[in-house]
Amino acid sequence: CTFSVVVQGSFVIRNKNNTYLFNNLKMDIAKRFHQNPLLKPSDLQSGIEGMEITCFLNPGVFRFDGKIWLLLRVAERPVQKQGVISFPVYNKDGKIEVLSFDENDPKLDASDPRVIGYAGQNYLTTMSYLRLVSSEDGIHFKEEPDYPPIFGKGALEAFGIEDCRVATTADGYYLTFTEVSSVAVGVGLIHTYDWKNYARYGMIFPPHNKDCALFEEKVNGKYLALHRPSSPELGGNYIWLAESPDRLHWGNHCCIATTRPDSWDCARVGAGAAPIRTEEGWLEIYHGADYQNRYCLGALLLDLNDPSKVIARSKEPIMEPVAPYEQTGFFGNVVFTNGHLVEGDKIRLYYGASDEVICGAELSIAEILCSLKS
Ligand code: MAN
Repeated sequence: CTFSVVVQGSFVIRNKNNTYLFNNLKMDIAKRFHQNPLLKPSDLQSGIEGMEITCFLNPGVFRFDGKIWLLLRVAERPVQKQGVISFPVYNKDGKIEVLSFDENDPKLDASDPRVIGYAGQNYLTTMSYLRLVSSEDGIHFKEEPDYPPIFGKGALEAFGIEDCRVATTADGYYLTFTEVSSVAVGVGLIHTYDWKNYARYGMIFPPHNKDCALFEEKVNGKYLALHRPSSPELGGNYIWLAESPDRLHWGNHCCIATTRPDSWDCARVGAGAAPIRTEEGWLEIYHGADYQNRYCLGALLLDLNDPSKVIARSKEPIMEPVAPYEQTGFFGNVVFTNGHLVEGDKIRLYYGASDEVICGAELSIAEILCSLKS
């Protein structure tokens, strides 16, 4: 078991195309692609009339038709005018409507770039939907015009859909994503075989819930999911496990990972993509944030036969926002993943950096398992 080097201080990393100065960098065990960021908002045209793309976030990842695909979360809003904050929502007829507030209105709280508070009601500053891009090499992605975007639909998705995990299973692809509206943040389910025809199953985990990652195979005859209910009065933002006979009806819920005081994951934790089967257990890469909203990634190792048993958990993050594109952007100091591909020991992880650009990194399963033992 070899352990990676931890380096501290200021230094310069050079590669073929870029030179980055990392200040007080504590290197983690993720090997970032030197082509990062792989995708930025100016790379695609807006998909909603009258809007512009503000951010790309947290893609689902899968293989299909011999290629690597990302299901991007694309966040859009109108071009912002001086003194006014405007953002789109779906109205009752399913049409996009723009709401605007005067920046100086005393009832307005715009302290978080992601959320608008107005007179006791919260809105999102952007509307998210899902868009498909594909690649032969996993680095250079292009849009596939024959595969249309997936937009929010109906009252429970009036503020959009976000952070879609893609579970690749023996019976097709299962998409779990956050449905957002004025009444709820919950988890929706969609199934597809071909990325052209979609069966929508509505909300499978009611509010407040998000970060739902389905296991890609049954365990002891049951479908399993990690999910993240929030319990603000008693409890917190913790990772739970649930089981189901059909992926629609979920029960036997149990909490498997809480936040840890004085730690990098003290404020919230949530599952990333589908757990990875290893000889030592199910390996789950999850995100954790502190009270400064600094998002890092860590790992959980769950028992193969009883994944409600946590065998090990990262003391230190396996990935932290240290690169410039991870520290500065729409919402800085964020690395957030909900998609990866596994090739032998290698995890090819795709992630949203600073809630603005899409990046990639490689991690070794053996190295993560080793870090869990240290
Ligand atoms: C929440 C979600 C994510 C986002 C992080 C960081 O967990 O909205 O999509 O990346 O916050 O802002």
